[in-house]
Formats: sequence, C-alpha cells, structure tokens
Amino acid sequence: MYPHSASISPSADSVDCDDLEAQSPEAEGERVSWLIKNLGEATCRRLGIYQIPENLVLSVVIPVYNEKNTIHEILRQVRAVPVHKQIILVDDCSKDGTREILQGMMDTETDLTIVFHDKNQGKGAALRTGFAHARGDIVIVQDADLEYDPAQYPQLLQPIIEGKADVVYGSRFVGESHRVLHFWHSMANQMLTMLSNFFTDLNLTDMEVCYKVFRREVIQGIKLESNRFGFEPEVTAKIARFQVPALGGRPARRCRIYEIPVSYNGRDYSEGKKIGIKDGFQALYCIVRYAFAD
Ligand SMILES: Nc1nc2c(ncn2[C@@H]2O[C@H](COP(=O)(O)OP(=O)(O)OP(=O)(O)O)[C@@H](O)[C@H]2O)c(=O)[nH]1
Ligand SMILES: [Mg+2]
Repeated sequence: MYPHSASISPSADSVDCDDLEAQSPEAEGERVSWLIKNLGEATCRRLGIYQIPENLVLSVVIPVYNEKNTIHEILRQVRAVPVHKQIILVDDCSKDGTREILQGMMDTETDLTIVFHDKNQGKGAALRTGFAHARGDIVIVQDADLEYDPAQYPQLLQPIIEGKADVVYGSRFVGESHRVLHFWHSMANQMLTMLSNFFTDLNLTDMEVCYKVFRREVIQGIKLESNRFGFEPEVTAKIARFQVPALGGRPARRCRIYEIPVSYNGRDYSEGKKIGIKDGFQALYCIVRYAFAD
C-alpha cells in the first residue's frame, strides 16, 4: 500500500482544481441563504436545502476495481458537490488500466488521497483501507461505477448535520427514480434486507445500498473484517449494536439511523455489473454470522 497524503483543509482552492463545473462551498452557501430568505427555513429544510457548516469536511471513500471507463466521470461528479471534501480512492489492484490512471494522478491531483492494494481483496477490504485514512467529520461510501449520484450528498448528510442521526443509509426502494432492471436481482436485495432486519430489529428497506454515511467516530469505532460484499450485512449488524459513547452530560446510546431515498442508475452485466449469485450467498452467510456476535 502506498498512501498519498492529501490536504483536507477547507480551502476551496484545493478542491476545485480546474473543474469549471464545481461550485465552491462558499458560493453554494450564498445561494442557500438567498433561497432560505425567500422560501422560508421550514420549506427549505423539507426540500433538503439547508446551510452545510463551512468547517464541515466530508470524507468520500471510493473503492475502485477495474473502473477505467467511469473513474474520471465519478471524480468529476464528486468534486462538483459543494462541500469541503477529502476524496479517498482505494485501488483494489485493478487490471484494466485504472491503476495506471490513478498512478498518473498521484502527483498532480493534490486534493486526492490515493491508496493502492498490492493484491485484489474485494470491496470490503478496500473500504477498510479507505475508512482508516478518513479524517473528515462525516464519511460516505461512493462506488466508482456511476450507479449512484453524488449530487445527493447534501440530502444524505442532512440528518447527521441536523443532529438527528449518527448513520444514514440511502434506499433505492422508496421514492426516487431508478432504472428498471432485473426483477430477481431486486427480489434478492429485498429478501437479504428482510433477513438482516429480522436479526438486527431495524426496519431498513435497502441494506445492500452503496450510499452509507457515518459520523466518523462511528465507522472508525467498529471493527470490520469482511473482504468482499459481506461488508454490507456486517456493517449493518455492527451499527445496529453500536453504542455511541457518553459525551458531556449525555449518556451512551444506541446509534440513530436514518434512511433517505436515492436514485439508482443500475448497470447491466454487459455494462460491467460484477455482483453475482455467489455474493448473494455470501451476504446470507454474513447476515447469520454477525447476527449475535462481532
Ligand atoms: N466487484 C468488485 N468491486 C470492487 C472490488 N474491489 C473494489 N470494488 C469496487 O466496489 C464498488 C462496488 O462494486 P460493484 O461491482 O459495482 O458492486 P455493486 O454495485 O454492489 O454491484 P453491481 O450491481 O455489480 O454494480 C465499485 O466501485 C468497485 O469498483 C472487487 O474486488 N470486486
Ligand atoms: Mg455497482
């Protein structure tokens, strides 16, 4: 592994680079103030329009394996979100040229933290590496394949910023637009979510969703071990049991979890979809494995 250190200073200069579409957090703050003044605070809050604190830093963890066709675009989309960010890319030993693309970015793109795995280990392992490098207040998981839209970060962050949640999950099954794809794939997702809920006593609607957002203390306070897609049920089981430590006069409490609808532009196997039936069985195993003990 060769970590590439990055600046996470809230200076907009280090984030914008030459990306003309990127809106600076300061300019976005002015736009939001104008909307709040004209529409009223309550209406804006319901629409997901609110002031993101200027000193907040979001760590975006992007596990990357053979994503040469999408890596530039996902980075453009992530950079365009008007929040101060630490962007962490973990290359999981890509073989399709993605690794070389990222190596080429190491010296020039100083807003990126880029880490390379020496052998392919799976999404869970890539995320563990990414979480260990996170220094922001809040940490979000971002797949590199354009199925999820970074423009939704402000909505996903809102319950944590408003102090209502410690963890936020996206959900592809409530409310938002999504590409119509495989029936059996979505059935499998829903059955895995139901089984996970059965053991965790949570009422999630999409346990397997990529968009999972954590206060940094929460994700760094959990010990994770699944290397592949077992990460999703494992982290869900461990979050469900996680006790947020006592702070000041506030006693220790269970983690508060919110769910926010997210759009989903699912890809097909011909477009690079990799997850398969074996991963479904592994998820089943992990739901039971982590049901009662870490
Ligand atoms: N499949 C796979 N993805 C990995 C691996 N390591 C890191 N990743 C990344 O993990 C993220 C999720 O992988 P995907 O294959 O898109 O998994 P998914 O979205 O659950 O399933 P798909 O429906 O196949 O897209 C992507 O950003 C991958 O590049 C690995 O070993 N295998
Ligand atoms: Mg995907």
